[in-house]
Amino acid sequence: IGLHREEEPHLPAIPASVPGEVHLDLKRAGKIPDPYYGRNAELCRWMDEKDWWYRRRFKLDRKGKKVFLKFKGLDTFATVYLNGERIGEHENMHCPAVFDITDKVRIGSENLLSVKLGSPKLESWKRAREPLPVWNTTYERLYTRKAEMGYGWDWAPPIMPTGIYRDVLIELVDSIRIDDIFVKPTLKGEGKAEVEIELTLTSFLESERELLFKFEASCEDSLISGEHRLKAKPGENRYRFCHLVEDPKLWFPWNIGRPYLYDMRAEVLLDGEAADEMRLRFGIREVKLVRYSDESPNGRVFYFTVNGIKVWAKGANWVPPDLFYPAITEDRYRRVLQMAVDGNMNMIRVWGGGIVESDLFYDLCDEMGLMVWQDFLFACGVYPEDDRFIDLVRPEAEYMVRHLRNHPSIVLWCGNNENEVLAESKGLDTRDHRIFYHLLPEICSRLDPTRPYHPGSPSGGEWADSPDEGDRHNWDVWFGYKDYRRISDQARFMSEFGCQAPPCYESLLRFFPPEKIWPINDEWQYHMMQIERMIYWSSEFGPPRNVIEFIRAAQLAQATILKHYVEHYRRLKFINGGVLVWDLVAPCPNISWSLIDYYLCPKMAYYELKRAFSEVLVSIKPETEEWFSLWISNGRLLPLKGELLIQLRNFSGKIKLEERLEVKVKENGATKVGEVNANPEDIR
Ligand code: BMA
Repeated sequence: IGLHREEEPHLPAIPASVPGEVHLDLKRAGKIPDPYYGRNAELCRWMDEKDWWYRRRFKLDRKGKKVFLKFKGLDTFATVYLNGERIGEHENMHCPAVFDITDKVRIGSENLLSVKLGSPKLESWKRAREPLPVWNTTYERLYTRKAEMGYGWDWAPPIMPTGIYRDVLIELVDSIRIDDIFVKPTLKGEGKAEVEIELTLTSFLESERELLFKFEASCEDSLISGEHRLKAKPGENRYRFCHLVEDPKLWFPWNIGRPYLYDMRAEVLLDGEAADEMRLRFGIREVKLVRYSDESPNGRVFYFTVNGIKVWAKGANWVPPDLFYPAITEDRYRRVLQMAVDGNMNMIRVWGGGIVESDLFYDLCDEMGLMVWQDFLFACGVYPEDDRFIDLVRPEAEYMVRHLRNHPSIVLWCGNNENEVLAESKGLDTRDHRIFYHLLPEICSRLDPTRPYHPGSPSGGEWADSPDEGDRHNWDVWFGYKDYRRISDQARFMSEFGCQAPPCYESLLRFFPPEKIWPINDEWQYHMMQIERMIYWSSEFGPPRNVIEFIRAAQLAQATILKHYVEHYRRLKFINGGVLVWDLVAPCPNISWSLIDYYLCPKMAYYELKRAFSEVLVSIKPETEEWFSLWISNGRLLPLKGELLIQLRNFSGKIKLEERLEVKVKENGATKVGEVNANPEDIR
């Protein structure tokens, strides 16, 4: 409708923020109500079917030999115009769009940049071909590269975000551009490491030229520096340099060491003058995913080592902490990740239905010593394998690996979330899928041999969710109604398990119309509560007389169930390599599995897990009705010696049995330290 034309349009417009999102803009302008309150999301549905136009005038004072326009994040179906002319299209929100505007941009006078973001709903359906198996939504999303959760999920209403959700830059280049620096560390033993620096630069000069590359990196008193003479031909050039580092400062997850980071500054000089520079941060550390060991009965394990030390992973799954990504402030990222560390977690899994998180997220994980399990962005679907789709995915995956590979916190690339279990449930076998078994492993081994690749979560073994090999999502309790006291699963890694609970009453009041709160009704369901299951699990804690009692019982159920899961897998330490609860924080006000609600108020389970994740944990394993074994799981790297006091008390506090045991517990492992037999009457 001509909104790319230079004359002012005779149509209503409102101020928009960039980075931003259209619901946020319309809400700010008073055009829509808060989509998170009550059922207001329904009043915003019309927005999914509209095209959205952004217009912005800008002046550029200086010309470069080359001028590039770079969008770091377009969500999603974009057509870009400069001064009335169409300069390109982009339909992948997971990687940047770059346009060469050298011949189109005006210097010294005004330019008009317009971006059309096509209707997320209609553009998605336009791309959909034959129906494909899918969970949680409809199948059209499997044909697009818009975050899966933007189509709704079993914890989010189908609010489809649309916007220029990351920064937009204009880049002027006169001669040389540093495109990328990858620092690849290897431990060499005897307190030495090698860092291999892989430099990619583009020369915009006409002939081959000599350059000087200089860099300096430091972490406290450890310094690495170098100078290299290079020859650069016009176009892209790649170089490798190796440096030996004596006494490197190693990056560790916070619970076994310090997360040391090196700050690096690099520059390229042409005829003695700085042509370009880059700053980055990296860590020196070696990650391995151990898959074979005689620690388990069948020789199959799934645990990580960092710098040769086995690390039992304890953490949570990560969904972006707001459906409207640009609304996530630095403070919110900091607070949530700090809560993960304070909750004794050492790993976060960036779940495949979300986004490539913001740079800040990964920087914070590096700094805080939180390991990151990074999914590629596919979830709960049997994705197409045709050339059109592969052509969309390839640049995204290459970008993602290049963009993230200097972050020491990332310990794993994982192909997708639950695609294989979904396929199996439909009688299909996708273990030769073009993306997860060919494209992604090839990209990872070519661009980042420093980390393991795992084809999907869960994956491995005879069937994807097998407890005998690979990782597993154990939903036996919440979805399967199994007794949580008797979890006997021997999963080699537990990357998802969970239980729903409502947020606290104060949080509930912020998005629930007060008259809808009690008794439980379909408003709860609208906000994602699975009513039957929550009533089943919470009823163990007494029949509620009001909403406060219901919240309390349901939160207690969640806390108790999750605690049992964690204690069970900790007793299997290093037959099992770790647990990641579903999930850390809610992306919108809802009633869901998260440990922390949208308003950042923790549920009881957060505290119960903080205890279950503590470095030393005593746990009680019911063996029969009257026979219990006692276990100590020791996360420290030193053995533990001490006295264990055992008491069995009845509900009025009376001691029915008391024993003291001298215990010795091995380092970084789980040890059975004793047994208790008690009278079944007392046990009850
Ligand atoms: C998990 C996730 C999500 C989902 C959650 C709860 O398996 O991968 O797909 O939201 O279950 O159903």
